[in-house]
Amino acid sequence: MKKRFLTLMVVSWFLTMLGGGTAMAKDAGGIGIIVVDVQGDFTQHKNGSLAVEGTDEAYVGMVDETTKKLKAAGYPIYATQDWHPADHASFFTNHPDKKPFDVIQLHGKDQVLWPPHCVQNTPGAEILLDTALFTAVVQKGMDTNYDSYSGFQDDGGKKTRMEEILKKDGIKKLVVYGIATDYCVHATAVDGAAAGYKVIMINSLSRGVAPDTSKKALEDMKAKGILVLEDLDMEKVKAF
Ligand code: VGL
Ligand code: ZN
Repeated sequence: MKKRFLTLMVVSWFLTMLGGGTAMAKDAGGIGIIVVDVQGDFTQHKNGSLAVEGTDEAYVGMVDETTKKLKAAGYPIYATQDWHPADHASFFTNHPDKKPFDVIQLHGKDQVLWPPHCVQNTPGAEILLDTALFTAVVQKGMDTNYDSYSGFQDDGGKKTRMEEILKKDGIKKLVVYGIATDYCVHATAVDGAAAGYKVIMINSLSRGVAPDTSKKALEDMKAKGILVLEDLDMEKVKAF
């Protein structure tokens, strides 16, 4: 009799703990955060090979601080990581007589030829935030023949692990920011919306390669139903 009571107590405690876990997940309201490509090679802070304007130490510090606060508030944080082999088709060095930022046709699409960047296992490919923040890091751009600005799929249509991870975690709404506004942030936000997520892009936490393409990217995201916020405001995120 006593033993049975104890068993019951243990079981009910366990269920309470489980319930707590569920309640915590509910507090996040199905909202997940995607920090896009905050990697050394894209920053001035780390003297990156493809350093984007405005990515100094203060920018990285601001992204770090904001992301830590979101994590502390219970939101799961996901990162994307550009992760190319050295012979990647998007590097100008892998095409004879090409210069950085030349545009070629690749698989019937415009392909910007970039300086080599985010080569697998090099310091420039490292994510600049504490990796303990992340529920998952989704790598992309591993196929030599295809670029992959989107965290969801590459230009050949091959899916990353992103959707299965978000689905498993019950995510319905995504807050997206990072580098670069006009490439990987744009593509990740647009593919997230196409996959059925509500997407909120935070402009002040993002930096673009060029002003004209960044402006176009913001307009395109808005046209595709993405909420573009200048500053992070979780009340606006929750209400969207
Ligand atoms: C990116 C250019 C090449 C990005 C990645 O993270 O936006 N841009 N590879
Ligand atoms: Zn890349």
